[in-house]
Amino acid sequence: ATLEQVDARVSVCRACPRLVAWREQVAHERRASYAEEEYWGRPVPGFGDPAARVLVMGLAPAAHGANRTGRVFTGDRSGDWLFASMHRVGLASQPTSRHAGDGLELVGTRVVAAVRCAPPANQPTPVERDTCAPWVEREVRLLLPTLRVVVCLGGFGWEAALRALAGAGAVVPRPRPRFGHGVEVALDGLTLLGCFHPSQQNTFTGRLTEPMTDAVLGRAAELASL
Ligand code: DU
Ligand code: SF4
Repeated sequence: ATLEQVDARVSVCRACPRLVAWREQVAHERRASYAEEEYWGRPVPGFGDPAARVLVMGLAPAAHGANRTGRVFTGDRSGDWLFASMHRVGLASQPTSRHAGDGLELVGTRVVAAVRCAPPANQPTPVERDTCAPWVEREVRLLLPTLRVVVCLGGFGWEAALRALAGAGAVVPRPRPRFGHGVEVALDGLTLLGCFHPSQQNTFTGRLTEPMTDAVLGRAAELASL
């Protein structure tokens, strides 16, 4: 399969009953400020370069972010933070990500969510995490020939990346390396980088600052010669 075929197939997946119900309920009810918009309300595929050297691994679509716009990290505060930083370090063509037709292009980079449907309270269950894992694993398998760096957002992204890489045939060190912001692990010709997730609970509290984000994403660009 090609990446386009994986994207097409995942976008009609209905394997998780609770998440299917939630993504559709949110899309039906909408938020007052988006009442006139058509929500995507489906699984959100990866976005960016299909021959990426850098992969950014997030958690899951936000209910009124990617679940609304249909493009990963697009239309919410986490995405504003992420793409602004990616633009500052040269990995995105523009600093904003408003909607799927806004012209944003990523530079040698692909952004994905480990779980493809918006979960209630941004929290997938372990069963949902495991049910969705084959999708990201397929994607990682297809990217592996070009991939040099995986930026993992939060501990969830870190674990998902390790599992997907192992599933795709990469040699993962044992014991498994532990997540931390700025942690850098060499892994079978790749580099895994840890970054706190750019969710508001990290960015509002100052746990994750712009310079901290730029340092990790800039390091990714440097390692990938981008
Ligand atoms: O048609 P295409 O050039 O393969 O691009 C498909 C899709 O991926 C489009 O929305 C642009 C995006 N993209 C990107 O963001 N960065 C790239 O380097 C290549 C494609
Ligand atoms: Fe399918 Fe993943 Fe969505 Fe579950 S979370 S319904 S496995 S796309």
